[in-house]
Amino acid sequence: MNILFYAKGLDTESWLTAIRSALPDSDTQLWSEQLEESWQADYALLWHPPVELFATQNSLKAIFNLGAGVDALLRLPGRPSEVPIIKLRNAGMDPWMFDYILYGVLHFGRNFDRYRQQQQQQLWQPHPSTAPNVRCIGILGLGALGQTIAQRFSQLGYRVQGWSRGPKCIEGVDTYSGLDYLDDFLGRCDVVVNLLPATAQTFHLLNADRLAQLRHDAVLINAGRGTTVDPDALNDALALGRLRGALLDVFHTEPLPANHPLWARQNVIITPHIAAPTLIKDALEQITADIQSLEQGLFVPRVDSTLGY
Ligand code: OXD
Repeated sequence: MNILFYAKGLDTESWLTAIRSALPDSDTQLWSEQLEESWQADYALLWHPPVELFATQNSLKAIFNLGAGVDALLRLPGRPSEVPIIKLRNAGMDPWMFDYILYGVLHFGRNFDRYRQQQQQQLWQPHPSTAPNVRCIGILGLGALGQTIAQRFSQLGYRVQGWSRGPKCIEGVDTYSGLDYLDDFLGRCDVVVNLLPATAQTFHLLNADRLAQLRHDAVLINAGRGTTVDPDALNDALALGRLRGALLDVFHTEPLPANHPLWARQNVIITPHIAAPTLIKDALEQITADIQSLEQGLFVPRVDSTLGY
């Protein structure tokens, strides 16, 4: 079996070593323009591949996306649309994503944002905090990660609600689906966590009108995709104090351009798309199991390119 690998920004040497050890009977090659045209891969493991990669590969049985979001791959011109795409469904990302979101929940919920500012003025001024079971965390996007995150917050005693395109049932979580319920959903959240994929339907879903539904003092945590939030509307809401603050890991353009006003906002924490890294060992456990299933003709969940996730 031949495996083709290319992953922009990931540690190529470690990945190649790990793939060769996980699939010892396979021939694993790193894609480059010098790769012999006669060498055809059965499976490709990719993250942000170049457009040229698909030009010479005609035998692919499946493409594995080395991340949770498939928007970049789906947009790529020349991608063979008949080849199924399989994404990382969780692959060990959930503890990382949970940590990241919990940090944001605690930072604002326990007033660390205020104490940080007060420290600069040497001001000793306690603020009242609300108990976890009074704070409502709303998760937008209830895929594999979103469901696990929602459950973990619920197990910690937070009030948790979740919103998704289609109905979902999760123990301990109030779930809502469809745009008709979105405004009410947003109006109940103290913290809104976006984990939605980038699709035509989610583009600027959190626009000025929707951000205006949020409670004054609400916090936005975006660890899904930047395109879900209208950046000007978010910037205005933060500048006007309509929102308490934001923890942002993803942006329309990454890296966030140097002159973007969000960089300078006191009530915003910016991180460089690090909320949940792709973990080699966990990712390869899923991928090798999926390849085995595919080789045996068994079902493996695939990305629906019309839905975009
Ligand atoms: C992503 C990821 O899809 O980091 O952004 O997995």
